[in-house]
Amino acid sequence: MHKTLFQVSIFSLLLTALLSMACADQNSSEVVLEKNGIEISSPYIFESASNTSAAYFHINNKTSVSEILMSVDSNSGTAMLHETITSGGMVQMRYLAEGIEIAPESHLHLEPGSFHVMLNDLPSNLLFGDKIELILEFKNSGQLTIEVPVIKSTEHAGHTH
Ligand SMILES: [Cu+2]
Repeated sequence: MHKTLFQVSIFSLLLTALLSMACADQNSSEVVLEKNGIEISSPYIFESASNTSAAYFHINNKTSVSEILMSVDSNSGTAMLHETITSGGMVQMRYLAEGIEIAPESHLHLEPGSFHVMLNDLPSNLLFGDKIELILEFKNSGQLTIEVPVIKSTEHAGHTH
């Protein structure tokens, strides 16, 4: 069991969620990859003092059909699609085994307090300036690989897009 690790993860996610509440508006975000009408923008990972962290980015489905982000792989540690659910003051994370659907001509935001890529078993602490690679597996568009920069947790909160 990884009970202790899980509790630490929840705490750090809650903390990062609180720190980045100022960053609700990310509409004019930077596109890092586009393939077959699927656009990925504004990827980042918060610096972590442990071997777990979470990655966030936006997906814009510009096509006229529904797309599914089915799974995620990482070149560093393990990656899983998660959703943070807050209910009655309790914060829990749920593994999304069936992926996340992105409706035609709509956005999906992976962001603190919501959908995220959970990163576990990272080989060393992630530091500002590091990068990891995520391989996003889409149902229609296949694999898209993005480079995700590590930022300080205070940096994003002060971001003005
Ligand atoms: Cu998680």
